[in-house]
Amino acid sequence: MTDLSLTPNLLKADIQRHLTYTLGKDAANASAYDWRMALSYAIRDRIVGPWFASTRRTWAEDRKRVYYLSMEFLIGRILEDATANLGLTEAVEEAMAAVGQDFRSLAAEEPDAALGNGGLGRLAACFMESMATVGCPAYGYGIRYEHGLFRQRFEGGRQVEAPEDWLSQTNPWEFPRPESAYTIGFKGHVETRDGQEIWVPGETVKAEAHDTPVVGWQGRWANTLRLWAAKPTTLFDLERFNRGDYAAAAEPEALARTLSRVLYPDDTTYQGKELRLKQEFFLTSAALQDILRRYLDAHSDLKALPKHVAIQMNDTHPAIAGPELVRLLSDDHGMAFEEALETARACLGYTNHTLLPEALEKWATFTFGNVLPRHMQIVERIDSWHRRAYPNRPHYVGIVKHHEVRMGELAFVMAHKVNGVSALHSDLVKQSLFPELNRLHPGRVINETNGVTPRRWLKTCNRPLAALITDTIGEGWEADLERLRGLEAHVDDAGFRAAFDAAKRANKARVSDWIGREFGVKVSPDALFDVQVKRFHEYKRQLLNILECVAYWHALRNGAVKNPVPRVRIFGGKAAPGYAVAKEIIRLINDVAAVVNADPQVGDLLKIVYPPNYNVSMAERVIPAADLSEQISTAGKEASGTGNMKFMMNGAPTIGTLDGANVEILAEVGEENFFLFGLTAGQVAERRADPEHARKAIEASAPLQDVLQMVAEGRFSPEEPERYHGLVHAVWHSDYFLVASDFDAYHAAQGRVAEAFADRGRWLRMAAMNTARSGFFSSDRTILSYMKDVWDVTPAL
Ligand code: 26Q
Repeated sequence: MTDLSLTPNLLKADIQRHLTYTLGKDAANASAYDWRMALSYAIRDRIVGPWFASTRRTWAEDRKRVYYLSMEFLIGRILEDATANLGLTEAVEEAMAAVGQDFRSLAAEEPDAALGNGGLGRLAACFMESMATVGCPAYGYGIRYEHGLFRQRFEGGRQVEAPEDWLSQTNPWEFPRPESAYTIGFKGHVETRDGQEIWVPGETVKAEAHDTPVVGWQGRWANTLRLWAAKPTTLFDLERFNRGDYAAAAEPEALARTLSRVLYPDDTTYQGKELRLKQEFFLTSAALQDILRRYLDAHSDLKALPKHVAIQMNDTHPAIAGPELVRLLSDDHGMAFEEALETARACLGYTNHTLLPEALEKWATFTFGNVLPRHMQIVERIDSWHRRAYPNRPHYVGIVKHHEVRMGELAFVMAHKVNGVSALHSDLVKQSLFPELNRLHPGRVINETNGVTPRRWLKTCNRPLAALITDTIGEGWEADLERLRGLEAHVDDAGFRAAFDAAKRANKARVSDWIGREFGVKVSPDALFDVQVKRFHEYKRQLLNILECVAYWHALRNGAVKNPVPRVRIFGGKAAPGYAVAKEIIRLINDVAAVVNADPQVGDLLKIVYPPNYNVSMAERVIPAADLSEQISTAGKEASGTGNMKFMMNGAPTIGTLDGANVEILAEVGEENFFLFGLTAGQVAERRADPEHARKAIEASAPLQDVLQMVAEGRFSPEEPERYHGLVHAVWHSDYFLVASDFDAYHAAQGRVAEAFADRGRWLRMAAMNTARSGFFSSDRTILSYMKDVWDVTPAL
């Protein structure tokens, strides 16, 4: 045990030492940035102990390791979270105060590591933290993008993107490992030598490791996040340079620099870009070479690989792992093809995150064969092996069809387990996405409902509520979230409700100050904070939300709302730069906000705010302040959602459809604590079968007609009345995501919300019940389940 009175002093000394000797700064003229760096190094120092201990134990006990391959890790900030996991929050506050600095404001200056688009990338980050918490020996493998997800700002209400630049500051969390590097090949041709196929790449780059330790709760275990940076294999063609051919001389450098330069910002529409395929292979090949190198350091029999190694593919992005592992085992290590295939398959798991057809990866065989000629041959061979092994396979099923490589089918065939990310989604993976493969491989598709880490998403981001929980049920809930059930015994207690109310109110006051200060909108912390924050996509139906805002505004102005509850409708989220419709919806929200917020007739009764550049840090600020969680996707489209879980944990009831993990949230929390509305996935399919569904729904709804009329007339774009003609026309005439069909039900559900909110006691009970019953959605539970069902790994703790 550390002596608590000593810790702050020791820390202070370490911070000062780093300031002086690591940063070379004199305390007398050190900036906040310098202090944050010095503090980060002092915290990093304290992670190294548990990190080495974990690594040593894994080697000594020859434990099976999990390798999580992901093109995205949406980490956010690290300092505050790592400090909390080490149990050093108070000590750091004291140490920083002693040098005249405020820990919280320093921590808030850390740039987000935004190496992901949204849910899938954030899930990978939560998993890394949970694997460290439960003691699952694991490595995350990803790409060290120089530029993470773009920064968003609004100009005249429109989204404008700017490059993100997190590495313009020193990243104090990583250890560069130039000695851990692998050569990655592309293109070229395949030669046959002594009956053996040999790939002779035409281009190469070097993948250089950068390691970030990830420490779990209470510092009991730490794993490694290993991110690869691309470097040229040949520095410079001096001969060409001397001949004056400067561009050609720098060619290898140019390829390397572009490879890990930037994260692709599309999260739903896949485009067959060659550079993306190269990025995917870059990550996967580097990871697999590293995995085999580590394995062969301690073992010699590659057939036993699956006993020691579990490799998880986060969606199909690293699905080239199947053929690449087969290639390494057979071409490089001499294993027979079928044995290599079975060995690879026994190691690999595949997680599917989407059913949207436009998001499924398919590569033209032309591109694939050009970039990865040897892999193209191996993919064909896997496909024909599978066809022969399963003669019942229908002719229209296959990995290579119509001159395309289907990455979903490839990942399915090459994995021993395939999983969806919520109960509903996993059923749909079986029934709609891979019905034939599921029939050929019964039991291969399983469900692993997502989760989120309660350390970041409750303990650290919501200190008032976390303190109340500890006061009420004692310590230990952070790593055993089912204990939150203990709160249920208190939800009818007036004192507890008041304390719960006070915690929420404190978070709302912080957010209303921030909104006033940063965006110049005055919002009352007593209003109902109704929040929809997530990436923009038509299926997520931000359009439904903003149209309902207009209906509510209209009703307020007409005096049609009796006893109105003041409301703040908060939006946040980015659209893919090429996604025109999503960008129009963003602009509409900003246009409506401008009109509504300037309307003296409604005053404080309705405010609409849309802070730009939603990211992990903004989520940590806004979610704890939410009264209501908007989870209103068209049923059958949201694979799981994880924001929904964060809101629930933080005591915000959901208004939502029966989609993704909402279904399980509803089952946990009960109908009386959830505002359910809308068509079910089955009804959605039926409804779509009627080509007139949109017109019929609009004609049946007077409020929706009014709303669409106002938008179409240019009520929110008077300087350009026809601005939203296209959008409104699409609602009338196609409405694929059934905004019109669900509008009345959503509007009515919002009415029920207002009624419930006005009854303070009832509302607080609902809110507290959401927290109390959120234990299932800890990512610790998810990870323990993967360990048992997919990875066959036992926790070291
Ligand atoms: C693919 C090819 C080329 C370029 C980009 C992509 C790409 C990138 C990111 C495709 C998809 C994504 C991200 C998908 C994603 O975030 N899905 C979400 O995953 C969450 C975690 O499981 C779920 O909770 C969400 O429901 C799901 O939408």
